[in-house]
Amino acid sequence: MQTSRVLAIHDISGVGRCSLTVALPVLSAAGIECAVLPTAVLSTHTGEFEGYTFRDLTDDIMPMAQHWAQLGLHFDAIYTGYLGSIEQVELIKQVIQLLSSDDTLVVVDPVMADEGVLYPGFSAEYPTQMLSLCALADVIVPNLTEAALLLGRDYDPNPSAADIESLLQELCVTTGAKASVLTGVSLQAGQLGAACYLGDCADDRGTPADSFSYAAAPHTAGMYHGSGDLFSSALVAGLVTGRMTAQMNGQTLAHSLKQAVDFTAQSIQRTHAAGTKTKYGLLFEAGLAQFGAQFVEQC
Ligand code: PXL
Repeated sequence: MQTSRVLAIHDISGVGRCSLTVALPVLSAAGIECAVLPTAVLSTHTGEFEGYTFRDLTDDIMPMAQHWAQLGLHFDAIYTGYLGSIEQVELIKQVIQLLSSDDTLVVVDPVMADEGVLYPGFSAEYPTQMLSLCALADVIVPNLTEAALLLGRDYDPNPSAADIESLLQELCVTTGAKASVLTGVSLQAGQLGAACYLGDCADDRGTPADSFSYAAAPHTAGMYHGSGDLFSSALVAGLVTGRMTAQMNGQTLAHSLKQAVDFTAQSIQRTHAAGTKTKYGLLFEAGLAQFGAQFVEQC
C-alpha cells in the first residue's frame, strides 16, 4: 500500500476549528499521513475571541525540522498556513529548502487577512515577507484580500471574471508559483467558490498551460471562521492523492478545486443550519467520512 505524507505548518488553536485542528482530520480522512510543525499554540484563534493565550514556537521550528532531515523523511507535500510571527517566514523558507525533494509539492496558503483587513498581530510589512515565502511555492492559495495585499492592489470584494484571471496570472508571475488558486470568488448571484490558474509550465497529463478553472457551490451568507483552512486542507488532500507533484497536473488541480469547494460549502451550510456561533468554526466533522471516501481507494 502506497501512503503519502504531508507536512502541515500552521498554528494549533485549541478551540475554533482552524489551522492544524482542521488540517489533521481532513488529511487523515483522505488517507494521508499528516505530520505537523506547529508555529504557535493558542487557546483559540484570534478572530472574534478576546483574551486568547499565544505561545510562540519559533525556537522549536529548526530543531524539529533538522531532526526530520536526520531521519531522512520524505514529504509528498509541504503545506503552510498561519505563522506565529513575521520572523518565522525566513525560518519556514529554510524548512522548505531542508525538507523538500524534487517531487515535493509546496503549497502556501498566505494566511494573514480577510474581508479587506489583516488579522490581529500582523503588521503592514507582513505581506511583503509572505510574498517571499510564496516564491518557494508550487501552488499558492490566497483569498481576495490576501491576493490584493500580495500584489499591492486595492481590495475588490467582487471581481469580474477578467479581474479574477488577471489576479491569478499576476500572482503566478509575481511570486513564481506554478499555479494559483483564489478563494471567495463569485461569478453568479447566489454562488460562491474558487478559481485556479495553471501557469505556463509542463503538465504530465496534457492539460494546456495557461488554463483557468472555476468551481462554485450555493452561497450561504455570513463570515465563517476557518473556512479558508478547511478549503486549503481539502485542496491539498486532493492534490496529493491525485499525485500532483511539483511537475503539476491541471486535471488534478481543477478536480481538487471542485472537491474542496463542495466540501467547504457543505460544511458552511451544515454550520448555518445548526445555528452555532461562527467563531467556533465549521461543523465539518459530519461530512468527513464522505469526503475521505472519495480518496481512500486511491491511496
Ligand atoms: O483561519 C485562519 C487562522 C488561523 N490561525 C489563527 C487565526 C486565524 C484567523 O483568524 O487567528 C490563530
